[in-house]
Amino acid sequence: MCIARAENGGGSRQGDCWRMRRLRRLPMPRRPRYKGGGMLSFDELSTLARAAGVDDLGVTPIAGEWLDEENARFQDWLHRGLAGPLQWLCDGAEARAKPWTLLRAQREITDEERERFQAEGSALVLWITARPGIPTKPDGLYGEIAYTGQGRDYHNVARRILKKLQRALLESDPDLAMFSSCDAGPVLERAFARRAGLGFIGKNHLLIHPTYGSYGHIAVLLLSKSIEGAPERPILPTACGDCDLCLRHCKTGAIGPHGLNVRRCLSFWTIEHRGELPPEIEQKLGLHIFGCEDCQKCCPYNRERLQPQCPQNPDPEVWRPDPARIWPHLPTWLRSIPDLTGSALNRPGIEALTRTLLCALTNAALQNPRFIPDATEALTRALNDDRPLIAQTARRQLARIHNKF
Ligand code: B12
Ligand code: SF4
Ligand code: SF4
Repeated sequence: MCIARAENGGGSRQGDCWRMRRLRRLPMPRRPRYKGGGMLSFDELSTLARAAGVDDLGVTPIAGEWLDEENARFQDWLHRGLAGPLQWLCDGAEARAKPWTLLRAQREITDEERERFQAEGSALVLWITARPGIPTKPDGLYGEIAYTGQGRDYHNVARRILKKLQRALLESDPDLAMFSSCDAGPVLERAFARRAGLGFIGKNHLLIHPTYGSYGHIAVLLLSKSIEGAPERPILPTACGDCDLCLRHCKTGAIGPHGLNVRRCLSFWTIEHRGELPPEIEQKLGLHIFGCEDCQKCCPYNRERLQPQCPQNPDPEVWRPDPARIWPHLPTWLRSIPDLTGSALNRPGIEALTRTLLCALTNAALQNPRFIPDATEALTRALNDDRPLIAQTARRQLARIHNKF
């Protein structure tokens, strides 16, 4: 049986058939020939995408002056060292500048064809609003899990939608070359979304959709052809006006005039970083356990837009856990999150998550003395943990509680 694996570079359904047939020395079927035309219209794609959970979608050419400008901004950001330890962003810089080189088809692509892709290619850009709501907790002292960590992992949600669209497109045009990305690909996703008219870039550097706000995700499907009937939408200028709430609410000063400073962003430290947290970050972490959305929570474009409850698990104890109470039961708490294997909370791994939790627990104790006994007990127990990261973090946190800093 053929295995459908239409993911980027992963071999198509037919590719797998051919490979299996070659292995078994069976007669080779004829490769499908491109019969011309047949490309799905924007309306058809839109119906499919919206039925799959996409809230808005737009189209942009795959190349042009707009991309050169965005790429110059990206290069400037890299040269200023603002990417910090995210070295992989430099590695993908060339692909970001020439997205048409990422396109893959069910067959070899010639150099002439690549040139044509640059001129004729397009990108379908999807906006998927984040569904989980944020349950409230009465006393205000709770661990914060950003919306990206709540509910189902958005990477999986987007991947499923992208695959569906790719399959439909391939059926209508087997010769089409494609590449899809949601977060992980070397694609300037916010720039594509801005160019497709889906929203503007706010001072917090997030793409803000005029209707849905910034709590959401972008997925990009690069195509070797243009999409029929795609409406041209204007590029939206930044509409922050005099507001500077996000700058004032970011505790680490990560938002700067030349872009975000990764080394200061709590989202980086809590999700991407695996080792110990620097002392100044431990202090500024507050009660964040996973990710950070301080620069979004305060944004007027997001107010009133959150769903009242997380549909998969409306229990505030799960998404707004009390750091002192969950620490001794961390594995149980993690198990209480439905379908954790499919949650982005898994990204930092249990060790880094535990490290962050210990720091949040300390911050809770420093904010409110009622947490001191529980925090001290938990940290003392963690001193004997056989994972050096946990034991060292616990040692430093105990010193912080002792010295009150
Ligand atoms: C690396 C990365 C991070 C890094 C660095 C973030 C950063 N701002 O660069 C860290 C780990 C810190 C991070 C954090 C977060 N991230 Co992130 N991240 C990425 C990733 C993989 C690459 C971003 C990148 O290339 N940065 C380099 C800078 C230079 O590019 P850029 O910010 O995209 O900006 C471009 C344009 O927007 C434009 N631009 C930038 N500023 C301005 C200003 C003006 C006036 C104009 C005109 C244009 C403009 O120029 C840039 C070059 O084209 C993208 C996915 C992707 N493949 O694109 C997700 C992505 C940007 N992240 C996302 C999310 C959700 C987050 C978090 C909210 C996660 C969380 N809850 O904690 C935070 C938000 C932090 C923030 N305020 O931006 C979403 C953004 C959704 C949205 N509404 O914008 C993305 C698109 C992933 C996705 N597919 O959904 N992230
Ligand atoms: S995610 Fe948090 S730390 Fe990062 S820029 Fe926004 S407010 Fe600042
Ligand atoms: S908080 Fe204000 S300044 Fe920041 S992105 Fe939102 S509207 Fe713009």
